[in-house]
Amino acid sequence: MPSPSTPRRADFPADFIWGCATSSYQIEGAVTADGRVPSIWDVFAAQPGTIRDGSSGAVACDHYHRWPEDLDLARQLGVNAYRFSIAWPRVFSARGRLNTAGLDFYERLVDGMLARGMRPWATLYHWDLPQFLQEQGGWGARSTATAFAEFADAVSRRLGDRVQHWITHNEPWCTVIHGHYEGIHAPGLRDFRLALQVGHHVLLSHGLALQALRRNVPQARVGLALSLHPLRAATDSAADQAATQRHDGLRNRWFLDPLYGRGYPQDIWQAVGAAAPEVRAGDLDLIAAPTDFLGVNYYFPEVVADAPGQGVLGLRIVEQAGVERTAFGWEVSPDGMVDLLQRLQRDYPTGPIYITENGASFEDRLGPDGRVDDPQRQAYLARHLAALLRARAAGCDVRGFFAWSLLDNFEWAQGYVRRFGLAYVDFQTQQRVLKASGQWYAQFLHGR
Ligand code: IFM
Repeated sequence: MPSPSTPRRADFPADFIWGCATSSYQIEGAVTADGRVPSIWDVFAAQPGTIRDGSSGAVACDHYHRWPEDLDLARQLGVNAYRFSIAWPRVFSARGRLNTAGLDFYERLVDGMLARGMRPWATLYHWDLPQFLQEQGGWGARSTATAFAEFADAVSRRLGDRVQHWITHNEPWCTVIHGHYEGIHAPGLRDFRLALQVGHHVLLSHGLALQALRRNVPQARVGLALSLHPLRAATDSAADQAATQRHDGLRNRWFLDPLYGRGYPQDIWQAVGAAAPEVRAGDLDLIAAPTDFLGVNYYFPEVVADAPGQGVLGLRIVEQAGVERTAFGWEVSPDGMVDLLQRLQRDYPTGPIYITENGASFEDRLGPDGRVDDPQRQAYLARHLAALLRARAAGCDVRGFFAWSLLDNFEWAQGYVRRFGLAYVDFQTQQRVLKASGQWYAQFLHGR
């Protein structure tokens, strides 16, 4: 008997987008197939100590070869959309050198989605920069932004007749902070000044790619997917409140403000001093060109305290005791998603919002009966969908939800230790098993 708070598909509008999401490097494997060249993640993962279990995405879920089975699995869920990403190092083997075999793969994949009744939602950058571009300065070089526009142009010329929904970048914050300041993601650099310049080039590349997509795909719906966090202060002291404001400035507003025409937030611009990025005339207009939707990747809230001298903004994240957490240690807070959506609705002209990622890692085990029982993930999903209904009832224009992820996969610096899939993957045999949460999502989507 469903509890009164268990959401039903019928509670959402009939045209709501229901999906699941993946990304190229996390699932494809086949890193040398058909002319693919190395990405920064191949190079980073090869360095000792970078990945928790010493692994890489070299094989991952072998999705490059097993994609028909994986799309069948997605169809079994009953999703009407499938979010995937396109590996830039499959499509260009050097600056200006197109690899048509790489594009052929994505054409087969997109046709496979359409044949199964799923709308393709293509992400252009989910962190696998070609290594040849890193060697020319990576995202720290302005030329990478123009190279990205060439990539967007080539992909959209080939797939634009079939792909309407485009996400330029996935979670620029991670590229900027994890990749270039904390050094825990590829390319593993630790330079705050560089990180902010990277952030500017990533946003600029979004604006340039948007132009290419508009030119090539008149019916395109274009947005980007930001990882955003609701924040609260550890105490109501003025110092903790101000620290929360600063954290919001870099975590959320640093990306949202320029995208919605406000330029970089001045409080943070002042606070970072000489680390502020070089911004050329016209850049901010390009970045603020109208988009068609905002993708929100929602995982967890954060609690912030003032900590003079700590980090670049003099603050720290406080681990709250006694809160429910995923295996990753992330606080579970469906209400946080409602707060975040209401804040976006209030503060920014985002247009329609899609939850482009939401999900959780737990310690999944394949049982002797061949089942994977993951009641926590099932509850997580149900509670976040119920929260979406509350956000909609409060006036938030949320039009879709993509579960992260279809498959257990290469979880970046955590390797294969963290499982987020609706389907369990046995990485020895490549067997896929729909978890109980996946079966629940399928029942939900099939309206039972
Ligand atoms: O696996 C990642 C994904 O690539 C980006 N968003 C967060 C997920 C879970 O960490």
